[in-house]
Amino acid sequence: MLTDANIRRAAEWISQAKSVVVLTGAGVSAESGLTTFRAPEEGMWSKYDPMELATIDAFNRDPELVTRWYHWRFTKALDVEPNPGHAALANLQRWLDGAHKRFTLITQNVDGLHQRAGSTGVIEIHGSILRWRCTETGEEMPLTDVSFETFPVPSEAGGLMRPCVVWFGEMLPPEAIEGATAALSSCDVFLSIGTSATVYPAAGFIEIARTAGAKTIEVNRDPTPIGGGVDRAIAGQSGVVLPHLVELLKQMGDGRDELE
Ligand code: BJW
Repeated sequence: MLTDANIRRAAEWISQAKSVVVLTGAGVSAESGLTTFRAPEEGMWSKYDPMELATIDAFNRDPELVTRWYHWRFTKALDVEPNPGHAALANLQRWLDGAHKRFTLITQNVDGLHQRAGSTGVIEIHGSILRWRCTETGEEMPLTDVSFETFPVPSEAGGLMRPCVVWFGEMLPPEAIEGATAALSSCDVFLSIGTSATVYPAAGFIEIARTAGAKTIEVNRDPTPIGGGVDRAIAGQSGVVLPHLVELLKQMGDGRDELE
């Protein structure tokens, strides 16, 4: 059941804001059919050990296993379609652009679904599964140029190809962190959507926004560690809540001509 008062209040804050930052996580892609990481029953980490798959040590130890897992993940990512939650965020960006407000979409997702839904300037803080790079030279290539005839995939320079994702213990792309921090430090409204808010530094973004004086909103299907501390917690599926939120904004004035 949608908590309409919370969604309405969130829409009012967004309509009054000069700068909005959204942080998304795996939950936003769940309704497209991609598995999240930490759900007790269906999450990937309930079946696989992240330390055996999402670290450079795991890759060095068993590059075949890790390459097969990421190959399966990117095949899935290409097979699915953006869902109404992705579309609503692209629509929100158009609405805010039309109202001359700043909008920054920061995603932890590596699946490219926000871009396929029409979002632009997306900050991918955990990289992308759609690009792979050589372990020797760092040269990146889109996945269409990577031949998966063998697992692991050898690179021309004598190394291996690995996905351009950020594994545990690895630094996030500096330009992504800089862009995210700049936007968070000057936003009026911060939304955390479909993330368990457990992986740093992303889990700390809410504090940067709060310190900047932003109203904080969470949209999540389940309780999270930050849910009790946000200004408005909206319980529900992002593919249901976000279109409803954007529909309310449509009724509120500025920027509405930009909505489809
Ligand atoms: C719905 C829904 C629906 C479902 N609608 N909702 C400070 C303190 C403690 C530890 C650290 C710290 N700083 C750094 C660390 C270490 C580490 C870390 O955070 N560990 C924690 C586990 C404690 N961080 C790092 O290592 C990071 N690097 C770093 O900080 O470098 C500097 C440094 C290095 C060394 C030491 C110290 C500092 C890198 C983190 C990289 C994370 N990588 C992964 C894999 C990426 C590639 C891949 O995709 O395979 O990123 S792990 C995985 O978790 C993935 C995700 O992006 C990330 C976050 O997960 P997310 O998106 O929140 O998914 P879930 O499944 O957890 O949650 C989904 C949510 O959706 C749930 O709440 C559902 O209820 C909800 N949901 N359906 C709405 N329809």
